Amino acid sequence: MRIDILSVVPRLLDSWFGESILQRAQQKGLAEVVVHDLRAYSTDKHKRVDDYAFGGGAGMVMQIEPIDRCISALKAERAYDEVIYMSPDGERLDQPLANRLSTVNNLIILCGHYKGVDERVREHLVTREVSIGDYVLSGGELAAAVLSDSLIRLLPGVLNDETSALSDSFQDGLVAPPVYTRPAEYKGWKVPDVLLSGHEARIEAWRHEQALVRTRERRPDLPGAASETFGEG
Ligand code: 6GU
Repeated sequence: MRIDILSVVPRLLDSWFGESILQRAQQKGLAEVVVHDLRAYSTDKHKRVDDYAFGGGAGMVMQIEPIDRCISALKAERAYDEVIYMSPDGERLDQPLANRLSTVNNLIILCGHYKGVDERVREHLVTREVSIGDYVLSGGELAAAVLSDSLIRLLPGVLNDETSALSDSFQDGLVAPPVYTRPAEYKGWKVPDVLLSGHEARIEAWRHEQALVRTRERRPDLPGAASETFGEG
């Protein structure tokens, strides 16, 4: 998967993709993330990428030309499956959307700033708008990093344990069960006996039951909350 991210603050994203799982995914050739500075596509002598809103009002608006020039240059190199604009009024990102988007080859992600982008960008250049939640961020960069991370970690071979992305919270409509590590007792606080029993089937049943109990308590809105209790009846 290749992800091209368009930003007026590219440095915000450079460190994020240069570390940890995301860096390893790129070193293994499973993902490629390229961050583009929209100012490099400005034809203005001061490299401006924004201007006042027609009709007045507070806040600057990102101009269409640098965005169009950057997207056109990218499209001349390869075909893109989606051009995504990160926006608080977009479709809410959830695990099913991440799963679907993780199967595409090439993605452009546009980060908004200021009062947003000229509406013609959304009408003519963008194929999809995505929000990461009902709150406003000062720019789309964090949201683009969240979206990219949620996709890249799903690519086959990115996580060491092949099953671990599948057993994540939300993949089966359930939140994750609790996990523990050594020591088995700390300040008198004990790890549940079943996890120390070595009995795989019982451990699996316990984890499923815990996931179900937690989902009903914390996220009754998730589809897994309505599923049957493991081993019941
Ligand atoms: Cl995608 N962008 C901004 N600026 N704020 C947001 C968002 C995106 N998603 C939630 N809040």
